[in-house]
Amino acid sequence: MDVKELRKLFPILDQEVNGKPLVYLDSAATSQKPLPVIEAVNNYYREYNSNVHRGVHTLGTKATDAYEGAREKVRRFIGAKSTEEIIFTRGTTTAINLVAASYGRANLREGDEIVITYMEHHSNIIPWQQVAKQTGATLKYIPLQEDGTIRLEDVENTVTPNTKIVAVVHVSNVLGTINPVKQIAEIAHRNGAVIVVDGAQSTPHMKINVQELDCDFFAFSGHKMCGPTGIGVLYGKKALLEKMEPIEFGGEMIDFVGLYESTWKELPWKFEGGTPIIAGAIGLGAAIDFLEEVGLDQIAKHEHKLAQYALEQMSQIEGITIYGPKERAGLVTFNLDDVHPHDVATVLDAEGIAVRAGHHCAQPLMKWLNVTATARASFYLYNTEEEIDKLVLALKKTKEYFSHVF
Ligand code: 7TS
Repeated sequence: MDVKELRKLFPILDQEVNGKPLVYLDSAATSQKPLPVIEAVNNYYREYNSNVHRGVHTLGTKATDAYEGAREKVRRFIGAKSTEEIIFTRGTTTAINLVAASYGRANLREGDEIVITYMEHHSNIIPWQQVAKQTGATLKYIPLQEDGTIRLEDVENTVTPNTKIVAVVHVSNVLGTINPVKQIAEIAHRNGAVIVVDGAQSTPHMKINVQELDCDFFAFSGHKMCGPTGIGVLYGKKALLEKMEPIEFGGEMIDFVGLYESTWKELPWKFEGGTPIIAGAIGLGAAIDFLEEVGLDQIAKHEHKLAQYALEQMSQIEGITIYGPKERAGLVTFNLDDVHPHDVATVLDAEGIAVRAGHHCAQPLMKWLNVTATARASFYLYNTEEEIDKLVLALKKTKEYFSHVF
């Protein structure tokens, strides 16, 4: 993988911020977009913008082919059996909410359990809190180990025959922990539960095969994998999706509409009410082509190297606390002595370095870590070791600066 060549495809990276070359280390929040994605969206609007599934005219057919073609690309990309199992959503959040509101409300009652972990993003916590309140089900948490990993033993002890849904993040957006989803799925299934996997931070960075993982539902966002914002995917096993009711009603998703009763289209369209996210899906299709061309294995290898290098270099900074396990995905979350992470991010920004500071939409995890906020540097295929060197140097400067201020 030639990162220097790859970077040429990301025009945004070639700029100065605050007089310094941009070092973008916030891809876990959203990734940058390569030219083939920008051009695919641009071409759609310039050349064949039309609504889809409406039949006759040429542009409409072209748009429909591109939209449904993107669905097939997603199917192949995550190893699903059929395009009936691929539902386009606005993102991971919308996808998980769909499962909670449709599958959750229909299948949970008092005495049932929903099992999640302490390392979930808010979008894999709140939908379950809501559906627990609505149905009388109980929410339970799988505990974490000191290093931010999960032991299968603790999964075994938390999941019971009363558990109906297990919802886990594949890769933590804070700790970088890679969870043993396949083994957790096996435990869930043995207890008669379904498993929902939040793949927002795994899908952009590693080869996913939903059949091999044997997950029942799998959610991810296009914008974290070189695609546009506003598009994401819910994968669900056909047998489950077939029995589920839509949660949004209107155009596009219907078969027959009478005065008092209506019927729905078949899968996957019954879950895609209204004019769909056409440009977004086409852009996501182009992102998938791009990622496959680079190679997911290559990307994973590159990021692993970057993460290990960053851990090695950053852990030498005096007074730094790094959260999460050694074996991790491409991100490092940290705090620097008594310097508030927002101040860290502000000083880094003055150096042209973009990192995220805050609770990372994981307040229960922040509580578990006993902090209110952290800073996070996250990497993608276009990042380099030189950029990590710049980060380390800037962090040393930050520490120096604040030691004089206070
Ligand atoms: N799940 C995980 C693990 C995430 O990291 C995120 C977004 C989401 C779900 C929600 O995705 P969305 O596309 O629906 O918003 N995470 C982050 C982040 O870490 N910083 O900004 C957004």
